[in-house]
Amino acid sequence: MDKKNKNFYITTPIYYVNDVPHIGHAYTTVICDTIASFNKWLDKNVNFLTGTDEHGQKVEKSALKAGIDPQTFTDNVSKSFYKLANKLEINNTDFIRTTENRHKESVRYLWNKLEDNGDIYLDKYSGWYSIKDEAFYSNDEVTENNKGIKVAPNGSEVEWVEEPSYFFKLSSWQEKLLKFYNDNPEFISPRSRYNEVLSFVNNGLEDLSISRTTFNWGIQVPKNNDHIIYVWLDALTNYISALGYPNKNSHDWKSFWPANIHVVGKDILRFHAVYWPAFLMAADIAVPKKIYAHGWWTVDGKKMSKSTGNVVDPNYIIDKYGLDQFKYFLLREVRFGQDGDFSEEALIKRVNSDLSNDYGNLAQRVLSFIYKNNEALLPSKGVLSIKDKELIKYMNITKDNIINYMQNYQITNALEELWKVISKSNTYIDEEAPWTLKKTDLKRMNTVLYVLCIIIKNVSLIAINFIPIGANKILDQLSIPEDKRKYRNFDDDLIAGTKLLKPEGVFPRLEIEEK
Ligand code: ME8
Repeated sequence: MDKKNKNFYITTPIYYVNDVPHIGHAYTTVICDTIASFNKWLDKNVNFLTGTDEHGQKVEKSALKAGIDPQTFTDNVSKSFYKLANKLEINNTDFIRTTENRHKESVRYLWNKLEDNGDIYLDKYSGWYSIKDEAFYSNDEVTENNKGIKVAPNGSEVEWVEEPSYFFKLSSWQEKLLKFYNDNPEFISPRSRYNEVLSFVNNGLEDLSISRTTFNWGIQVPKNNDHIIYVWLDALTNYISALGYPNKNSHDWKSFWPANIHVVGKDILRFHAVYWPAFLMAADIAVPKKIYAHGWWTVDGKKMSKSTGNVVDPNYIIDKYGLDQFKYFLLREVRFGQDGDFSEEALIKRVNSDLSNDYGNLAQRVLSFIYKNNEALLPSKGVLSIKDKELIKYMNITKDNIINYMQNYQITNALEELWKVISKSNTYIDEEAPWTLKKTDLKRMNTVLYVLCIIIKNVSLIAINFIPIGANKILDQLSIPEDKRKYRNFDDDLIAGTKLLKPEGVFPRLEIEEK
């Protein structure tokens, strides 16, 4: 691996501070943390960025409604996102806030660069704007809903706006964008989203309004303080301002740009896959390698919204069911990229079947058997049978497949693959029946237990990237030192005679509450 390829940069969207975080935000953050963790595990230098998007009309409106000045308001709400990151125990490198000076300077620099390169002009905007989406919509996109309200295609209310505005010459980037998508078919994932973007750009691009004059909460246009820079131009820049752009000597900027992946929800794909590369190309900056648009979570089949009263607080779910349990459910229940539905019942079912019955049970039955019958000492290897060797070989192939899946961001497939080896190992223990061997063939019993310990160790080495708390506990019980839990420790042998800790169930079964 050359030095540059050893570096890996991943980002979440920066979340609006208009409201408290919910499971949708937690989802993107957990996905990114898992990918970041896996790459660290593979010994890459990982930079993982998250943060909050604090400017714009939507945030200003929320602050006004709360009767608080926008800075105090954003300080408060940003804290709840920061706290959630802690609660999720994510290992982010940085947490950027768009109200920080380092970010504002970077945005102004980028603006000047776009202007110097001839991509910005002053005119007047008249058209539709959705404060909820912080997005402009064309006449063709706007319809009337059954209450007679003008709405965007996603149902967000729009209002008519007429004001002086700076424009970015997006139309002149259409051909270059199309060529770029064509040359880089992996730029947008999943494939269906790639096609969606391609067809949007193929239909023609209009110049983009990139400044507003009817509110104050934002970064002023460098040479014209009457204008506030469009919140999306401001927000997207976070991905480079956090690295120190435009400081050419910044270590992070040199090491981590272009990003390996921006993970976003499908709601904000257009901003990331069309506007962002166009801004970057226009400013002579390299374009990120991938935009991955994941699906949308509903709750009990309905869109989460304050008015429906079904907004799920991740803090509540974590306190009730556990962090690994929450994370595992998010990562496994829905194929990455597709939509999914959240319900506590589905979470309980998933946790009980995969974590308690399959993985937890495998570890518990093997470790407690050794604890009781082998004086808590790791058994010796002895002579491996063909079946033993096959299981170990299968584990190795599984590891390679999982690495391959994770390098292609197929998180759900990776977990499915890991669970296949868990299931095979549960069958193996039933067939080999160490409890019977105890009476007939102690040597063979030891070998079977040894093979199972190797599998449990290696399954857990991989699982620490997805469910770190439980997987690390199992590795503790196996007495694997903390500094021996990397990818490179996969082939480490176990040392016979090592004393094991008293095994304890790591994933207790969850009870379904009576309604
Ligand atoms: O769009 N299901 O911020 P935002 C899945 N500030 N993911 C969800 C979700 C749901 N129901 N709800 C939210 C913004 N998300 C901008 C981004 S980036 C330069 C600026 C996740 O607070 C998903 O990742 O509205 C979505 O894209 C993001 O939160 C939107 O967060």
